[in-house]
Amino acid sequence: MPVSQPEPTKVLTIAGSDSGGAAGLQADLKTFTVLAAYGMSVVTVVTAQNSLGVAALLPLPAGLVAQQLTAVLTDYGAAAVKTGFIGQVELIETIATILSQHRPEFLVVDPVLVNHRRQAMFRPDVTQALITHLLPLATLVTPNWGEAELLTGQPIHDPAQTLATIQAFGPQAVLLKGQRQGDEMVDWLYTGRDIHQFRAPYLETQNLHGSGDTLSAAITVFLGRGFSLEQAISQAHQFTHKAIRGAAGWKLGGGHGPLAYTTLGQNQIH
Ligand code: PXL
Repeated sequence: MPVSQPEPTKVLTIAGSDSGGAAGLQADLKTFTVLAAYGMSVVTVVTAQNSLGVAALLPLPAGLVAQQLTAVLTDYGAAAVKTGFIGQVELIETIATILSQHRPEFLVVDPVLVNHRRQAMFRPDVTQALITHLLPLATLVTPNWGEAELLTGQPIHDPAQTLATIQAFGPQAVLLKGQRQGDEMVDWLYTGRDIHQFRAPYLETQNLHGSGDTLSAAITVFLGRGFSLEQAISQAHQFTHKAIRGAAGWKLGGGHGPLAYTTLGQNQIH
């Protein structure tokens, strides 16, 4: 008889499908798997895309998204949940209603609002719906620079001010990602009390597709495992940096390629 393995931490992503496998729920599930968690996925939209761009996008009906979410939460449950690409007001409202009924202990909201060219992907009412319905439920919201500007409606002059403005929308904490400082990238965390910085060497690479998804998915795993917010982000930050470094020389497609997922050492997982 094979010996039964220890039960994995259960984590859920509510996200879009990227047929190219670089971003979205595919990035999340790969991250969950290499971090030895049990991953589940509620699909919000299906995209036809590759490393060159998104060719088509179909949001699923709100009723079907609701049924997926209810099915998962009423049986498996999840130690931690993340949201990614939602992109529609009705879907945001539906997801927020069900999450407020089931109240996962940890909710990471990755406010997917801008593309890698820093252009807004959706109408302003989508940003507003995230602010009104989802941010008040969030343990952590993880905007990049452009998303933070959309959420506050202002360019960033002082990151501390931007963090405070976003935190006032209701999340317990805010992680503002991706400020370049010389040869480093700096992410800023505000917990409502303190500001922490997470630094990594800047890497010149074409292959960053799915990096935000990967970071928030890894944070979700570590929160679900019981790490503190600072520890969960620090571990996830190292994991993501390693995944970016590992793929820096790849040319899997003609454009913006995926990251390289490799398992952390055992001592970093538990
Ligand atoms: O990386 C953000 C993202 C998330 N989810 C889906 C996406 C993208 C960006 O292209 O397509 C489905």
